[in-house]
Amino acid sequence: METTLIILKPDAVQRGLMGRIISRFEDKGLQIVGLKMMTISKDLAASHYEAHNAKPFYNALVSFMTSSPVVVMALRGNNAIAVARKMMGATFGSNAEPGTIRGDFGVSNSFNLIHGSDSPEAAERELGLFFKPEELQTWDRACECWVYDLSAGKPE
Ligand code: IDP
Ligand code: MG
Repeated sequence: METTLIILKPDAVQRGLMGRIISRFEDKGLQIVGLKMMTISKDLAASHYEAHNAKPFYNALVSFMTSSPVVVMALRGNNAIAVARKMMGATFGSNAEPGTIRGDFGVSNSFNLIHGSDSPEAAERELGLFFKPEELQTWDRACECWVYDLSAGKPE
């Protein structure tokens, strides 16, 4: 099982889309193991987006991400990183496919509603930036055996 870091960006919170976006992940069968609202500091945004610090959009990105509260979420599931990225859609709202979160709820290329880790290494690093270990909950989901086929001893 993988765990991925999702951020509902300031535009998602301001536009009242938190519940609808969270519901998509619950409906899909991903398990929420961490969830909180916070305002991201400049330092945290800089660490989170350090790979982009030479990009022309970097300052605007940090300013956007720190401008208003966000919701951060840890989502667990089989291939959770790729599953969540596919549900998010392409980076730019203007060309994200209908049916994806970015494709259905936004049209902007920079205000694109959601962040999701893009690799296991990124997920581990980002979960560590946003959650203390005790903020992540390991809990047995009552419906687990209907979300996954567990008959072979591993989730299929
Ligand atoms: P991702 O969020 O789909 O992984 P990245 O390339 O990692 O996309 O970029 C991080 C974030 O930076 C994007 O989600 C978006 O908010 C912003 N961004 C990326 N490229 C541009 C751009 O060309 N103009 C404005 N903002 C951008
Ligand atoms: Mg990225």
